[in-house]
Amino acid sequence: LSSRAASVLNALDIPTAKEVPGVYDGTWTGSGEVLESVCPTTGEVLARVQAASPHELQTALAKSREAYKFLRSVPAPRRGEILRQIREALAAKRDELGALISLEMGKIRTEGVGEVQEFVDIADYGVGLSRMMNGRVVASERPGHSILEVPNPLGVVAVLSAFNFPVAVYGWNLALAFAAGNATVWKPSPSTPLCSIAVTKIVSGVLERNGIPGAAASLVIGGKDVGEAIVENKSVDMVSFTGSEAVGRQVAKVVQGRFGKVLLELGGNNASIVMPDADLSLAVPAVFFGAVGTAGQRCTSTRRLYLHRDIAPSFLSRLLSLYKSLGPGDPLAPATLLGPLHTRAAVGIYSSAIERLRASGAELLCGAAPYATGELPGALHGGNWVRPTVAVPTKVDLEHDVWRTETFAPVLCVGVFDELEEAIEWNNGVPQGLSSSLWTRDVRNVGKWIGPAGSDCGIVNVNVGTSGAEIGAAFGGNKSTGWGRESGGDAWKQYVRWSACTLNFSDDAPLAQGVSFAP
Ligand code: UN1
Repeated sequence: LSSRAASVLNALDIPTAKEVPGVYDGTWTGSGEVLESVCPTTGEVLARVQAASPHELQTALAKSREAYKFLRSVPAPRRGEILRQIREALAAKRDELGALISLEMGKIRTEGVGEVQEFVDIADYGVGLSRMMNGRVVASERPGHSILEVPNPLGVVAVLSAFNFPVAVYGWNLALAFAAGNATVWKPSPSTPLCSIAVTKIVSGVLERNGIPGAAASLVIGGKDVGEAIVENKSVDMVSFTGSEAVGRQVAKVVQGRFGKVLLELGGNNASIVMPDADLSLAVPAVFFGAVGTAGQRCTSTRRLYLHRDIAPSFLSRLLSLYKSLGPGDPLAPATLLGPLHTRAAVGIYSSAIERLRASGAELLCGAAPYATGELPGALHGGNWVRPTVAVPTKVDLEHDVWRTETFAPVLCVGVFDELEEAIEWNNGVPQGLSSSLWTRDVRNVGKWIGPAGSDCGIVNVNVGTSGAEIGAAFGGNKSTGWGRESGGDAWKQYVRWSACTLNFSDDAPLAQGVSFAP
């Protein structure tokens, strides 16, 4: 192992000499297939991880159900106190975990640390929630009656997370599910196993110290087979899935086919709209970050840019000068802004998107090719390096693939508009509905944008880019993004089952609606 990788792994006690167990259900096991964690920056194999065998998966699911039965009887504020300890334990390792995310996923270090911060923040939020997940008392039409709406935990929540946020998305789910009294079973992306192992070590340490069964937060690393078995399993009450639209559609069908609950966070195809009155000194760097940050691998990355005709030339020239300043670097190094794509396959997806743009007659303003090995510093050989690209298709044709499909890479498509209404139509005219952003100083534009004829996305920003949402608001999208909500807002209400409980304190048993049924 290179010393660069060894120091990151050692700081989190991840043993690399032999295969790392990839299953935790109170004890660490793993005897299924062996997965490799590959560093996207260098191609180096970081570790070999043993996935869950079918039997180990079933055992973990059964133990998680037992753990749920324990956890549901622990008072919610006590669960909150344990979450507070999880928060402290994570915060104590924030930099180390951030570096591991950077090493294994490929995002730059400050974004890796920021991702751990999201977990810390949502844990704080969960601590508060643990004293506020209140039901309601409803006025009954019958004398001496009360109706209570009571939230109780669902049971076992499976969290199927993606490579691009290998820590935070699990955190969003764990914090809410745990505060609400559910056990979780985490199946991370098979290409970021070490992040999930490091996090699970920290979380399970806290659970064990508090006498909570470790299977209250189980980990089952594995590929498609493990994912499918979880999705099909009737003892999993909710499946929270983050990933592609195609897989999400399958997950939804299977889970709904057995009347389970789903929470889906699927594709985004997010647009920024820049009005002629916008403050370009804010808008240009924000669009740059939205499109290029995380090498375009956020669900919320900016993929479409709609510029008002009056400012289009000046906006583009300022944006392109930022693109020109960018070069690939080790994401662990503090000055790096551009990390690699996560997998070799993603380079192929990037290249075919560029091909599609070229074939459609689009003008390619910058980038438009992967880095050849000879163009890279030696330390980056073996990584998945592509040039961030800005393209101007011949027209905004929302039926065309270049506008409709989400390419998980730094490729930005630009269109020019004359009226805000037209730009909003373009914003809404794609299958996805995750994030959107408008740049303007005119409050009338803001009213249109956030109102009924405005953006149809789950995230509707003004003078804020499409990516980088805070945990306090509900996170999620509409349409083919999946309508699910995680994190803040009312998202916690998805992690409970609601009971309407009518209580009769009177000496009569009247029927509702005045019905009389006396023999
Ligand atoms: C994702 O890309 O899956 O808003 C989530 C953001 C982050 C979360 C992105 N807080 O960009």
